[in-house]
Amino acid sequence: MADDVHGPVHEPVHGPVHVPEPEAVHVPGIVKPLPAAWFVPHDTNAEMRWDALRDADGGAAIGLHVPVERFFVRNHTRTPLIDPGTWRLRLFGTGLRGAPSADRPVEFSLDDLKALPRTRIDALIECAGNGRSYYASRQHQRVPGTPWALGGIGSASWYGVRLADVLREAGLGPAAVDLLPAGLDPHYVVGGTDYGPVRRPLPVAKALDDVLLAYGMNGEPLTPDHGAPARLVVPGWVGIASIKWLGSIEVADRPLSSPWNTDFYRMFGPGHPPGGGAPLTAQVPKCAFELAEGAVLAAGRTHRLHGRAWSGEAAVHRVEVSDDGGRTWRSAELHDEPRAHEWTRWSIDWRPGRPGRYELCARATDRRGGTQPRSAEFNREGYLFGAVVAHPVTVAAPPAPAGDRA
Ligand SMILES: Nc1nc2c(c(=O)[nH]1)N[C@H]1C(S)=C(S)[C@@H](COP(=O)(O)O)O[C@H]1N2
Ligand SMILES: [Mo]
Repeated sequence: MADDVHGPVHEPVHGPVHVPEPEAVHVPGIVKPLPAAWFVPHDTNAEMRWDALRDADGGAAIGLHVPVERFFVRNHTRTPLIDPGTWRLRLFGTGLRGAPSADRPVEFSLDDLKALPRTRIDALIECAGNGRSYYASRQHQRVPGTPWALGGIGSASWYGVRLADVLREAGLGPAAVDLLPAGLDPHYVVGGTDYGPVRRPLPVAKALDDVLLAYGMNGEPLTPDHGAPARLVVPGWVGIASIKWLGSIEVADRPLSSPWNTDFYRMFGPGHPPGGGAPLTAQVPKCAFELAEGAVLAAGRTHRLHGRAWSGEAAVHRVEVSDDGGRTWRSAELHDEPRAHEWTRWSIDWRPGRPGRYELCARATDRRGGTQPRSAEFNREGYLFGAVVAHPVTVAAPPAPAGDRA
């Protein structure tokens, strides 16, 4: 009875479930099956297909949370298989009372963590590079890295223990300023450089505020691809903060660094400070259609367009849709109470008159007034693409009524 969760935590899937086609994409290092109907492969990563969240006829849909088997995967290297029985989380450093060293750390087994108060949060995890492909395809700007469309994101109900509780249990001292959570996956090696294990400093203030040390997702124990036996979930921040397969946390009384807050995940290039901007934290507002790019819709009929909108740290409370390239906008209907760290589902009726090619645009605004610009500010690594993404569709003449065929 280790991983029972109280109450339903998994939103039911309404209506007939979309049955995946038998073809699968292959991504080295990812353990779960990757049906081609659900995922687009990129190197070691699997992107969620937005059109797979809803049946082609606009009907049955996936609920608020993305089921584990459909959740995107972002791996720097490969998914490790870790024995939860022998796994230990190790904490050490000058920010803990007694300043335990790395070879004499404070240790927690999975059972130790489960003995602490269990808590649950709904939160999105979104890659900082989500939307990156649009720098090239919409702004003619070349950037390296995984060419995500908008599917480098997912929402889930996570459960585990507050990182704050673990830190207090480990003897957090008053002088602690930075943590360095590190993963147990293989070292990240590119271009002949060994960057070591995936790890990124996290300020103590954020850690104590709302970070979860999760051991479950959508009512089930974490699966290997999503960080089993335990990972961080850092609400509102770029996905890299949510370290998977957590093995250790250094707690220091001074600022820490790793390549993930010096070389990567900062804004570089013209318009940014020399040496890069501050390490990225909050995500920016975005919006997506639950519709295939290039979908074909009949003219002269009313179509219900659906999508989701989200932002890093504030709730999205307005979504507008345009069918004329952003000249005029209409407000969409929202289907969720706007909440921070969670997306808001929306829909709007659209009745295209004439056949032809259209570009549908959707724009999110959050409670802090953050909204989506027409173009995203260039940065060398292509992070935080927050501009409105025009969604091409084809409107076709409806089939002629039988009598017209004579
Ligand atoms: N140890 C480790 N943690 C990691 C990563 C990784 O490669 N190794 N990728 C990070 C990035 S860049 C993202 S966007 C999220 C993705 O989480 P997911 O694969 O569960 O969707 O995990 C983060 N945590
Ligand atoms: Mo990421």
